Amino acid sequence: MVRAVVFDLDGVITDSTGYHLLSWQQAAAEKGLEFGPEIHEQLKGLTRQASLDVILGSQKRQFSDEEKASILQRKQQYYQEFVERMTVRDMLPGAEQLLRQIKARGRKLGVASASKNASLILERLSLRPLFDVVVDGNQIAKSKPDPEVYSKALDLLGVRPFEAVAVEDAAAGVAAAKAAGMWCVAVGSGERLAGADLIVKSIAHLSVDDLLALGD
Ligand code: B16
Ligand code: MG
Repeated sequence: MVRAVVFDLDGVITDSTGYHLLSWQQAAAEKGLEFGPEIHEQLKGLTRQASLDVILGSQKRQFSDEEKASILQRKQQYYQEFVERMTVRDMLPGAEQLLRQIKARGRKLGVASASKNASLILERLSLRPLFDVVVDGNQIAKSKPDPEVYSKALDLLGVRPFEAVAVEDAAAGVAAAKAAGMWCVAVGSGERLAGADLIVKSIAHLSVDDLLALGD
């Protein structure tokens, strides 16, 4: 039986993927860097540092530690400006309703996000009180696809992996949840999400019954 559902944040509960991308593009442009759409998808679910490694890996020249630190700091600055202006309107349609339905069915709720801004975002969306546990980028050493963020959430929730479902939008996140031994629902489309147990077009297309049936 499913006893807990652990949600990824960016791209599942809130539509912040575009904000991340714009912030990266602005910070990179200041250093004369550009990166194409083939990189965009790869950044989903990776920590800030891992995202930078992917972006710089697509460039021809090497970057000093100072340059790297400066890009990371500028990206955070731009992203924080978006976060400060976030409201409940930045929630993805259907997300809050689904969270409340899971809660009403007596299941625990968690967040497992790579983002160091996760707590602030949950406050901006007025969702923090709904969650029993929030594990974010401040509490983990390894980026998704490593299972660390999900394993930590399961420990804190006190449930075993086969009693929990992860809801993810990124290939790295699906891999992390499966490596943690959990059931996984992917939100989105494409071959990249093929490792999930169930794939839905959007969170609005995910029914609480289908989600909880995964553990039966
Ligand atoms: P920050 P998730 C991830 O969040 C994003 O998908 C990813 O694009 C971002 O780089 C990462 O958080 C780190 O975010 O710069 O705010 O620490 O999808 O795991 O909720
Ligand atoms: Mg995500």
